[in-house]
Amino acid sequence: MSRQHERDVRAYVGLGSNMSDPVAQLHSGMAALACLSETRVEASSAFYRTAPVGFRAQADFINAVCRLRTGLAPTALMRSLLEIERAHGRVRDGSPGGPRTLDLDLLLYGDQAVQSAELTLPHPRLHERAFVLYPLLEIEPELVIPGHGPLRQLLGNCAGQRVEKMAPEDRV
Ligand code: PH2
Ligand code: MG
Ligand code: MG
Repeated sequence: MSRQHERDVRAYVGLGSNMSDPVAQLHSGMAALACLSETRVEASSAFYRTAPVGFRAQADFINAVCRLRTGLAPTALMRSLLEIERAHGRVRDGSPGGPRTLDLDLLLYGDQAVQSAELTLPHPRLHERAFVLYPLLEIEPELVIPGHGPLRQLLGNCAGQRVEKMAPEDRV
């Protein structure tokens, strides 16, 4: 475990997979997060089986969310996430929203708002995606999303998006 510093920031990462044994991809993705420098995984949600949002002609996803405590700067964390994705066979072939082995989205970094070519915080679609909001609600029910308001109130934006919490015995 890395040493904890007072200044470390709480960051939230969304994990998603719908290819090549998605449950195993998420377990492995979480293990990789735990190995990041200057970073500790403070909390992990259950796994959720979710209907694809956006491009719908693809397999269901498995999604989860982790809360990190990190000393890495937002762009350094973001680059580390992309590296973990690549190590899990993620290929970016120019079809955004299509099937993927492992997607790691930086959802929130403290209460920072960032708008750069590389990174947008909070994640631009976080507030309208049940597959992110429900796992977040599980680990942080009182969370307020900067610019969007209390998490609980955002759930109304995504009625009709299928999200099923998986039993722990289905996570093996
Ligand atoms: N990710 C997407 C697009 N659609 N749908 C679900 N259910 N879960 C995802 O992780 C997901 C998605 C783009 O990253
Ligand atoms: Mg994504
Ligand atoms: Mg992504």
